[in-house]
Amino acid sequence: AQPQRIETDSMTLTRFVLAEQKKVPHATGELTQLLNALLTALKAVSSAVRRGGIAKLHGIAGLTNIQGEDQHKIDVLANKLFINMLKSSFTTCLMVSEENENVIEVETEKQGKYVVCFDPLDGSSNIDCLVSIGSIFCIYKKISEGEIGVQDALQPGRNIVAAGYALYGSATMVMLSIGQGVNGFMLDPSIGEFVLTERNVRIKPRGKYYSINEGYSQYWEKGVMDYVNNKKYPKEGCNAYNARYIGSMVADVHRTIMYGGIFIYPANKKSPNGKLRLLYECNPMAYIVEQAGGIATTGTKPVLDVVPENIHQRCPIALGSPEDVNEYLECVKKV
Ligand code: P6P
Repeated sequence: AQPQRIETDSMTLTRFVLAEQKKVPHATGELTQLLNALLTALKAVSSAVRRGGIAKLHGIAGLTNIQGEDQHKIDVLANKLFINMLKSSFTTCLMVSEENENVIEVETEKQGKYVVCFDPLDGSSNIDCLVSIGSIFCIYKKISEGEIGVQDALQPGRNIVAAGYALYGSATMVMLSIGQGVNGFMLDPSIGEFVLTERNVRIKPRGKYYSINEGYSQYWEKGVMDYVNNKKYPKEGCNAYNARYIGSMVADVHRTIMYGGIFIYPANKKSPNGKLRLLYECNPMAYIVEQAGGIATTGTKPVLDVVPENIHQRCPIALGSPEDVNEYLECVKKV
């Protein structure tokens, strides 16, 4: 049998970011350092997600750590990993986490210039049935003068300097943008590195998938209903779209980027701002989709133009292939 070929020159995410940042004249290497710290957290979360799932499946009495204490719930574990890795990277001054009610301020002596908003484990309600879940993050520069505070986290998505997500699916993949397009990196467990596998990802102008939770149809506004009906009962000569809805945002968005189409979590009569959170779900995903040539809208304006008022505010979202999202906008704006 052929001995397994060991790559001697893999383009790892670390190498890729370093090369990208070397092209930026005033780069200090702090963003590279931040992303490296984040990668360590993502690798640890990936390992815990895969181990945690198996433990749950075979009825092992839950995970215990080396002190024999009961392991935290996996999303709390993921949150601690993000916070600890970022704090110890000396690159971050403020964090917003889906798991924390208030902003997390980094102690003065460890502060850096970046603000990071993240959902450490999105869709974790799906883990017990082994549906793919993910982590989502975006990075801003602190722009206000003086003391750090919540105002540094209430920046519009337009100010994002980098954003990405990790998908813990059949493989673990990180999709990352630092403002020069989107690249995909697959975790190679044999070397513990994320290796470049999707260079310069571009979303199709139009796809054939629509992704929305039709269980809420009775609460939709008319424009949303009109759009979805156009996909299911197309006009003469057009093909119906395929319905795909995993109920795990990272998985639904990743499929939309890779295959084209549209993902929608609209406002509805029960949730006037939809369900997904602006700072650490909608903004990072909107940034990545725009960087891949797609559109991400609230239904009335680009998601990235929304000026946040509070760190956990929700935001309606429709994102994906430009022709599909523009068709959606035609429907929702008409009424
Ligand atoms: P619904 C998972 O709970 C999540 O936060 C996102 O990952 C997912 O897109 C959405 O909620 C699913 O929500 O209401 O369709 O179950």
